Amino acid sequence: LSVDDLKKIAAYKAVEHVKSGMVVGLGTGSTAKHAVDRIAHLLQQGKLTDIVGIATSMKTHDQAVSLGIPLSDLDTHPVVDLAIDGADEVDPDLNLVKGRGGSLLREKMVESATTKFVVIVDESKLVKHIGGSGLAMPVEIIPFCWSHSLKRLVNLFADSGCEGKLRRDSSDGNGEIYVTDNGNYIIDLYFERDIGDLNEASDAILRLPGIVEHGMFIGLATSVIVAGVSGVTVKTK
Ligand code: DER
Repeated sequence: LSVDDLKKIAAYKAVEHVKSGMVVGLGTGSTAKHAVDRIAHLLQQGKLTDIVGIATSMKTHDQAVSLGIPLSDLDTHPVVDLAIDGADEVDPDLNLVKGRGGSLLREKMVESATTKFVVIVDESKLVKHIGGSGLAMPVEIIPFCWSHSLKRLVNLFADSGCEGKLRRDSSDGNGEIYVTDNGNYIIDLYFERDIGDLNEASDAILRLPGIVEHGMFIGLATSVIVAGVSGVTVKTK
């Protein structure tokens, strides 16, 4: 089984929770893509009806439009019945890191407005503590004085051996600055050590003027479907 096979297995399992008539948050990324494909397939087969999708990125919006999934937005549907999305990291308390695909702000808007948030991951995403993968913890900032914001973010986590990088379109660091669907920039933070209490870290980040949102999804997931080589497990709080 390839990693993509595992992502598809988790995604299809999550779509079993989708019922006709639901308002469904449609996630972003290579795992959520399979869930969006599956929902469209069931709609085309008539096995699902009256679904309204709320896309978490322009990329997912375009995928859903191309597949014929009816779309709406949070202004029209302030409460979402079920959201399905991937994650970059999942800790034992089902806290997440998201946003390596650049869509954390709209994802968090949708996934903080949903009754049920089902996360779909392959087993490589499981970590002991958030920031523990050594991979990026994204923070969306306004473009104005981004270097100043980067320095302030890094200073917040000096005790955790934090480094920060402005996300660019190419990994060699020389590409154009990455611009989110919302016209903002992303600072990717990297930690050498545990960042401690997540809510304190979240509050400290969001108190900084110019910071829009971060990629820690604390206490938002209802359940996490983990597809591994030895099978699928469902973690609930
Ligand atoms: O960027 C995002 O938030 C994505 O959902 C990411 O967290 C998971 O992407 P993947 O399914 O491609 O690994």
